[in-house]
Amino acid sequence: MEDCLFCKIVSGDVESDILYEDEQVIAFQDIKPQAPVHLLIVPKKHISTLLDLKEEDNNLVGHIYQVANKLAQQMEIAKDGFRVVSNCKEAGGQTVFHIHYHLLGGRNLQWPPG
Ligand code: IU
Repeated sequence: MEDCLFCKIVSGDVESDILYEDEQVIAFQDIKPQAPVHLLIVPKKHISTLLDLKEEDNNLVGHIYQVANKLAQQMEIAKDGFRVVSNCKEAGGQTVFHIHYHLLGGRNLQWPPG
């Protein structure tokens, strides 16, 4: 997608602080961290919102959670606990319309979120 920021990060046209990459996803530091650890796990495939996920994406979504688990261990937030969250559309707090999963940790996160 030409005008998609995360597609540009995936292609390398926009720089980011990448911590993990494989054939299906990349993970990089959120530019405006909301916790000591705040990474975004982003599929390379452009999918605008969670509502656009198809059955064929089931493996991809499962893979994203496996990557989240790996990164949580790598970032040393697995022991205390962490959060994986994905916002959907405006009222859900989505601002970038290429699905992504926030991996947050390193402090006691509040619930419910604002
Ligand atoms: P959201 O769930 O769509 O609101 O999350 C988008 C995230 O992308 C948000 O946490 C931003 O800080 C983050 N981000 C980024 O990491 N780099 C950017 O250039 C832009 C947004 I624009």
